[in-house]
Amino acid sequence: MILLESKENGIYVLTIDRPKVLNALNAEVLEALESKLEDLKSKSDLRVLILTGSGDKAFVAGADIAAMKDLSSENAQSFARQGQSVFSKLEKLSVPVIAAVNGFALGGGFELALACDYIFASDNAKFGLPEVTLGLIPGFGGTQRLSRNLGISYATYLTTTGSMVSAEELKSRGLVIDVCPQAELMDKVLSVAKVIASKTGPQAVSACKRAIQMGFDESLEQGLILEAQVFSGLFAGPEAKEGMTAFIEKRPAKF
Ligand code: CO8
Repeated sequence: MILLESKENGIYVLTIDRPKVLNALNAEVLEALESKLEDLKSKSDLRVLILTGSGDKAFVAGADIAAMKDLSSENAQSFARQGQSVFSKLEKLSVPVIAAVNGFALGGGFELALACDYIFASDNAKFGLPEVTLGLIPGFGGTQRLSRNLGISYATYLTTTGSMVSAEELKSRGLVIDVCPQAELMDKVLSVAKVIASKTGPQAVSACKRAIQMGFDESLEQGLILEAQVFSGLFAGPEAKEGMTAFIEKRPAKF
C-alpha cells in the first residue's frame, strides 16, 4: 500500500502503491502513510524524502470515491481530519519533502502534493481539484494550501471549475519547480535530493523549513524576529562553525 525505499545518503522514497485505482487514498492508505512517517522520523540518517505514486499513470487520483460514497456527515468530517492531520505531519517533517508527480494529481492527490515542500512533475502530469464535479469540495487542505500558494483568485478558479491543468501551466505560476519526461522524473528529483544530502548542513536545512513555515502566517515584523531567533540558534551547534570554517579553509564542509 505504501512502499518505503532507502537510497544513498539518507534519501528515502515513499510510494503510494494502489495502481489499480490510480493510487486513490482511503483510510487504510492514510494510516499506512502516517505509520511510515513515524518510522522515518526515527531514522537518524534521514536527509530528504521523495513522495511519488506507483505506475506510469497517476501520482494519486484523489481520495477513494468508492470508500467515500456512503459516509455519514460525521464520518466524512473524521476522514477529512484524518487526511489533514497526516498531510500536516508530512509538511512538518524536519527534512525537505519533494513530490515527484508522475501523472494525475487530482483532489486529495493534488492536496498531498501541496503538503510537500516542492513539486517536480512529469510532462504527462495533470493537476486539479475536481471535487465540485462530485458535489464536494477539497477536504484534505486544498482550499487552504492552494490559496496560500497561488492566491485566492486562482484557487477559487480551480476549485469552482474543477478544471485540470498541466504541469507546465503550474510551472509558469511558480508552483511546480520543473517538468521533464516521465522516464527522467525520478533521476531529476534524486539529483536535487543529492545536492541537499551532500552539500548542505542538516540543521540549517531544517531551520529553513521551520522559519518559512512558522513565519508564513505572521506579520513581516514577527517573521523577521523569528528568523533572527532561528538563525542565531544555529550558532549554538557545531554545524555552522564547521560550514564557515570549511569555507575559510577552502575545503568541503563535513556535516
Ligand atoms: N477513487 C476511487 N477509484 C478511482 C479513483 C478515485 N479517486 N480514480 C480512479 N479510480 C479507479 C477507477 O474507478 C478505475 O477503476 P476500475 O478499473 O475498477 O473501473 C481505475 O481507477 C482506473 O481509472 P479510469 O478507468 O477512470 O481511468 P481513466 O484513464 O479513464 O481516467 C481519471 C483517469 C481522469 C484520473 C479518472 O479516473 C478520474 O476522474 N478519477 C477521479 C478523479 C477525482 O475525481 N478525484 C477527486 C476525488 S475526491 C477527493 O479527492 C476529495 C479529497 C478530500 C476528501 C475529504 C474527505 C471527506
